[in-house]
Amino acid sequence: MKLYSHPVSPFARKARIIAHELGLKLDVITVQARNDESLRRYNPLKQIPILVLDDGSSLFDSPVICEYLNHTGGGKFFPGMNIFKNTSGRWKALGLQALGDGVADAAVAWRYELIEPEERRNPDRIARCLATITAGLDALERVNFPKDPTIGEISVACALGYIDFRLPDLDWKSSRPKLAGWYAQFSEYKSMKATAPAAP
Ligand SMILES: N[C@@H](CCC(=O)N[C@@H](CS)C(=O)NCC(=O)O)C(=O)O
Repeated sequence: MKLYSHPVSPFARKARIIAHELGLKLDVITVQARNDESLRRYNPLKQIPILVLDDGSSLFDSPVICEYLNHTGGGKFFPGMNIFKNTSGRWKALGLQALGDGVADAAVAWRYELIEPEERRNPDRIARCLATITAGLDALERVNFPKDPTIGEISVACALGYIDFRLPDLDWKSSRPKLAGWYAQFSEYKSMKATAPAAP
């Protein structure tokens, strides 16, 4: 299996963490998705991560790839349904994944603005990204994270790791001590250390 990826992408990191945790071998190919039109042959949206299977078929986006890897490796990162409780772990995990990915989307969009020449930057767009990140992190501060990690916690941790790497001036920790404490502990997993963002 080939994973089109980038060492800083929070979305590709989710897939790399699951593969690491489940001992799945991925052939990781580093690409600059913003400038690589050729990726459209695998993903018309031209976004990474993309997982190309041995039969040549491709999977995207990160929630789909992560669920596929979890299924292939017999993982427990996507909890099952519970017929006795409609608030089963599955909906919490998927909801947290949506929130973590949404924060990462806003952080990536902000970063894309920052690397534009100054005269082309859109201050309104940056303000909207900041508002989304702030509200998302405030909501995460109120979450009680389960002990066994799911795709939800992995997504949140990847979003936070991206913010620390790309937007280091955003001091999110001092006003959110519970989230910061949880993240510090989560960052101790070997798979988190092995996939930490790094300049390619
Ligand atoms: N919803 C997608 C988001 C993926 C995404 O935004 N990837 C960025 C890199 S971090 C990308 O490929 N950007 C290039 C582009 O949008 O052209 C997922 O979860 O996989």
